[in-house]
Amino acid sequence: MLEAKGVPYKRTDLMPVVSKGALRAVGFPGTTVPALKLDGRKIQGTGEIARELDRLRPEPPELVPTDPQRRAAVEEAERFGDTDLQEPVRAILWWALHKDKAPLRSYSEGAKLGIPIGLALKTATPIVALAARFNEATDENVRRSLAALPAMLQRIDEWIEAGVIGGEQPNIADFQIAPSLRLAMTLDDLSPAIESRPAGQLALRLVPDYPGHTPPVLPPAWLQALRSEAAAA
Ligand SMILES: N[C@@H](CCC(=O)N[C@@H](CS)C(=O)NCC(=O)O)C(=O)O
Repeated sequence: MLEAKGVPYKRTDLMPVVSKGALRAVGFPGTTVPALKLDGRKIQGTGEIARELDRLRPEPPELVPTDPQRRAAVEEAERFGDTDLQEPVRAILWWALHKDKAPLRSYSEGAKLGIPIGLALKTATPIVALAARFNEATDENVRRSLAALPAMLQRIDEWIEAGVIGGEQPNIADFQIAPSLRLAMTLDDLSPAIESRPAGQLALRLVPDYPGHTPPVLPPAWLQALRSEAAAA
């Protein structure tokens, strides 16, 4: 979003779980990333950041459309990205990493943590266990999440078709949806069902480089709905 608005920035990455305390320590009121310091103010959350950037640089491209009808459609897709889509993708990822921690290093590639990646990875065991707990990465929830994915991918494709997202200038909904899709595509179990459809193409365009790779790890029976959907597509 900062790049779309032409605002120069410096990025810092935080380890999951540790991020909650680290944000408080540097004076942010909440515990979630993304978190931005802008002209001495602290702004937190993708939506807040987008709206503040639009206030700061009102000239196009708009992240949140001003046209009321268009704004309503984009904000509906934004909410979907922030909750319906993001939560299951995170549950699936943390379930996979809890099962096998080996891929974790790949997700840290290029991270600007301020400490060596090898050192950060020494804390992996408790971090993964806590992240799995915070993201409700239980068998039951992951099965439910996988079963819900085909309908969600369909919904995203429809929004692209209708021009709500996927335009030349990405909006707030593009920025909420594409990164979660792209994260899902780092799992070999999920990417075949996503990559060739409009949703997957959008994710690849907006987030061409996303660190991380998880080889197949999910029980095939849990992937049935997703696989038949991919075959039909
Ligand atoms: N899509 C969200 C992401 C916010 C979020 O849930 N961030 C997670 C990491 S992806 C986080 O910081 N979790 C820590 C917590 O919930 O305390 C946004 O709009 O800002």
